[in-house]
Amino acid sequence: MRVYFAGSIRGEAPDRDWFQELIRYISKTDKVLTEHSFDFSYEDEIKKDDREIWETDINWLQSADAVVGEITAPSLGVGYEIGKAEEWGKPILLLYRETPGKKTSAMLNGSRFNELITYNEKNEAHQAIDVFLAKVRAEYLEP
Ligand code: 6IA
Repeated sequence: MRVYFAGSIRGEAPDRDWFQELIRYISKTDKVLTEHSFDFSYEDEIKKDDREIWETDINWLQSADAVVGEITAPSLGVGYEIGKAEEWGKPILLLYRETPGKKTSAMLNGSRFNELITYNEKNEAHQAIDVFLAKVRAEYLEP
């Protein structure tokens, strides 16, 4: 399946290694459309302007079978993408790492149109991805 992975880039400082790990994890079974968006070593090589980034990402998002968002670091771009994906009826899994003294947005946590998992250990996030993708795959194979 085509999976759109979303996570902070210009928003609050992202955990880049963790994003890469999650992308590798999903890539074992599915195609991550946004794999290079989080390959920050590309930064100097790929000189895309913001309009190009938006065009590419919106097309990927529209064509995605599922969306996985790591929302621990708040990001306007990720919030925007999730809003669009909800409107378009995409299956959405959001992963939020429990952070003392912080809470994620009520607009994500309170939404009926996504599944939000709060995790402490990395393996909880992996498990949530396994369950989510298996469910989407079942619907995808037998619509
Ligand atoms: O507001 P933010 O920058 O935190 O928004 C992050 C979200 O917007 C991510 O989920 C991406 O899908 C999308 N996005 C933002 N900037 C880029 C980008 N810049 N490339 C692709 N998607 C982006 C260039 C990155 C560079 C490593 C090649």
